[in-house]
Amino acid sequence: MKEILVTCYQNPDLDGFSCAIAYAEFLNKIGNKAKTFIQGNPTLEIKFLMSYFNFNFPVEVKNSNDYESIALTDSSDLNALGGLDPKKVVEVIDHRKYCVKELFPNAKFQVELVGAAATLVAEKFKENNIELSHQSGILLYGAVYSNTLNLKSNTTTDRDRIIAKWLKNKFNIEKDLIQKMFLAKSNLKGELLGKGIRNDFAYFKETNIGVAQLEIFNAQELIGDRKEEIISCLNILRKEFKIDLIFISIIDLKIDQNFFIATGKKEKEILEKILKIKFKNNVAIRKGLIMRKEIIPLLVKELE
Ligand SMILES: [Mn+2]
Repeated sequence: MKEILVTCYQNPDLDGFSCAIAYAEFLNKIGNKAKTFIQGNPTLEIKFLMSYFNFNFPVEVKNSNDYESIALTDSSDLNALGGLDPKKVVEVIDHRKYCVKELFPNAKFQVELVGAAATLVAEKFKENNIELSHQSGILLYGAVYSNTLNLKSNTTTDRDRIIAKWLKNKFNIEKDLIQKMFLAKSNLKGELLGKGIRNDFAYFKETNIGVAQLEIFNAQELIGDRKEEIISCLNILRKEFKIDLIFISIIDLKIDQNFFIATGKKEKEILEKILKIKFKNNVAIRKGLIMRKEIIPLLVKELE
């Protein structure tokens, strides 16, 4: 039987990571052979959950090119493959609006606009009555909360709320777990700041836009203390990728606001227009939560 490689994107966030692990488990439990393939560095949230519960990271895949079939979770992007052949992709599970199906000519698609791809994967266990392991359950639960900003983002649906509750009851998950996880990812001491920005940086080749994103408890303090470092980090990324438009969106999970930092005239003008914000000393504040995946379509439309 051909083994299926289940992967997301390089430097995965918790949503991609949990899906790649749990979906491989699902495929194995319904009679396939599947293996999780993780590329790059996991985020602080992942590291927190893995060490808090003493979970084991998936066994390293030595020759990913040996695999004939790939399942792609939480992604429908070519960049995600890190050199793997898009023709080998047999299945895509994603929750992004902009999914170009032509990129994966041999894949079947499940693209549904829920808050987290983890919701789609967890639902498969629930609906098919397949036993879910504790590790996958915890990771999917964390991913639903992380991807929906504590179930508060505009992208949150009832399906996310229902599956989060189902997971919570099933594994008797402690009340403070999500708080602890968010605190862990808010720790950007020293060089963790630069790493954190780089880890959750998205570059969109077609439009030549780069958007960094942080989701933390203490955005205001961080900007007060370390704005210049953040700006120099953006400048390095701008040079490295030769980017036209670059900015960072810092979400404050405590006060439910976005802080934007941008230095270029072009970035500021366009963000002010589409988000109805005002930059002062390279920083702008927007009340309410807005995620990168919501901002990108607005930006693309404005640039057309
Ligand atoms: Mn996701």
